Amino acid sequence: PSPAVVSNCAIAPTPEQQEFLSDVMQGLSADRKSIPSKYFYDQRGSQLFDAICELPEYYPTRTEASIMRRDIDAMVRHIGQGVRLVEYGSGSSVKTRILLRHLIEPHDYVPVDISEEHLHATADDLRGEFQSLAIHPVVADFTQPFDLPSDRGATRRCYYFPGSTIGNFDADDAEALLSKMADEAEQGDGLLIGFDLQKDVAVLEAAYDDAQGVTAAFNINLLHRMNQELDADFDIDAFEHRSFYNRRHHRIEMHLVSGGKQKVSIGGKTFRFDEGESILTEYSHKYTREGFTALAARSEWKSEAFWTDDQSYFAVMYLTR
Ligand code: AVJ
Repeated sequence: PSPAVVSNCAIAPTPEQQEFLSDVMQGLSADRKSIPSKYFYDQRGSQLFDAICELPEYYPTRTEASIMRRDIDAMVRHIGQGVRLVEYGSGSSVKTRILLRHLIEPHDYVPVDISEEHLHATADDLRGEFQSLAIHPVVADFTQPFDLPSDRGATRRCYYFPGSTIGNFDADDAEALLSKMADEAEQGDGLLIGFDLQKDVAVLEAAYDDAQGVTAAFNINLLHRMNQELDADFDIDAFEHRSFYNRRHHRIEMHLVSGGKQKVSIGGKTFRFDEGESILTEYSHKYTREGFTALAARSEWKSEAFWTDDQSYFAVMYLTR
């Protein structure tokens, strides 16, 4: 079957747009509609996410940064000297800077991100700040296979996967991603990973439904993005942001809920929505230390160290292959 094509496009669609379109059409064709959360991060989405990280209700970013600040010496002792640091995500954060400031004679730093503009902008910022560090950004979707530049001369590799991004994946996908990383890694390579911990539901729900509505704007931005890039005709005002904690699955779910019965057309197809029907846009799984250690073990990663904050809100773990 031939893939769907973006219509009414003055210029030819890029392979990325084709993939975005086919993922959206597949997601909206299912009984339970969904869109992969990686599509939140166009330029505007990345800016909104940066704003989320500053919100009083959104504790993960600042908590993880506080753990990094407090325990960085122990972390770099585990990571060792002369490593290639491969970060999954664009690394614009305070956490990355803390790590880069303390790493001992790193070989190079390889941020991997799907958002090209954001990746290059943050790589340039970091080059200004860390002038003796070699930085080799790679534009890629890290859930798919991709090549890394040659790392001859590095003692070993340390993957850095902060920000609880692993929480976006359901149990099977998280295991598949960690297993893929373990397959690529060599014996002795490390993984420094941040994940969010189970806690009071009111705290969790406030973090994903803030008073200023920034998280709502972040979720709604996906509709704008589909209208602009895929020539979809979503009536933005006819959808609303909803997020809640699913206690059985230990995860926040974010949805875009249709206010009424309506139709939306994308890529030459029409999708029907009932009143109250939603598009699932994100999972954010919350772990226990034991649960995460077991997941890592199933993916061939051995836990070496665990760090958390005073309230046990967030965790950073170092694992080796
Ligand atoms: C970037 C996946 C860690 O799950 O907390 C923040 C994304 N979504 N607010 C998260 C997000 C809504 C975030 N991660």
